[in-house]
Amino acid sequence: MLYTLYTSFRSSSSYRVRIALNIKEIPYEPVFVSLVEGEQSRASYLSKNPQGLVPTLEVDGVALTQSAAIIEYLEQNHPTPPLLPDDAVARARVRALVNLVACDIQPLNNLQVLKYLKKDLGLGQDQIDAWYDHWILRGFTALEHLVEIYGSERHCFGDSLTMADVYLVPQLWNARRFKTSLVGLPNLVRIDAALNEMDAFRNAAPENQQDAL
Ligand SMILES: N[C@@H](CCC(=O)N[C@@H](CS)C(=O)NCC(=O)O)C(=O)O
Repeated sequence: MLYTLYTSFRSSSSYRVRIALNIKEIPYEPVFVSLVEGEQSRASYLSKNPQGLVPTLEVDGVALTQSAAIIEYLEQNHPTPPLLPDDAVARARVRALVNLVACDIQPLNNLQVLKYLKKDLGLGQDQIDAWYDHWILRGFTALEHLVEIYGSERHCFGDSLTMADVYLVPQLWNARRFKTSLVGLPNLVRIDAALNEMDAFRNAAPENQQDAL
């Protein structure tokens, strides 16, 4: 199978897929999409991903979109090492942690949302920063509690790698980029540091991508 990943270095959703590909040791060809240049909105890219968002994973020329759908596709076709537990309740709990980040944090802070706040609603930078901090801290506070219950020293759920870890690291990277204080989130900060010791995570980091500015 030939995998081509349409990715952008600072995109947290692309970062998730890069981590999953690395964990599963799947070779792929990156195609860099510049969000600064607006390449995600060009017709050639929209034909692959009509939402105009990265990432897109092409599998032998077939385009898959949405990071969770892509990672679950990889999970099904490359089950080792697993990123979801076998037990149905455990699996639902991992997916709940994933969705907390993917549905309740990231979409509120995505580039197109921040641009809309600025250009269409005319908000100032202070108001936009307050919006960002509010939604990210609301989500992270809940995640911190859940990880306290379900996580361990080095992982968000149980004591092995899961999709929840794959979703945590990019969102924390993004929070640091926007200078959000992570005080009061000791579990998230500790687990993030532990995960970043792994090559699969380090090699997927924005600063280690060829398209990093
Ligand atoms: N739910 C989507 C989110 C994708 C997404 O929001 N991508 C962002 C980067 S992280 C993007 O392409 N933004 C471009 C824009 O807002 O114009 C996924 O998980 O793949």
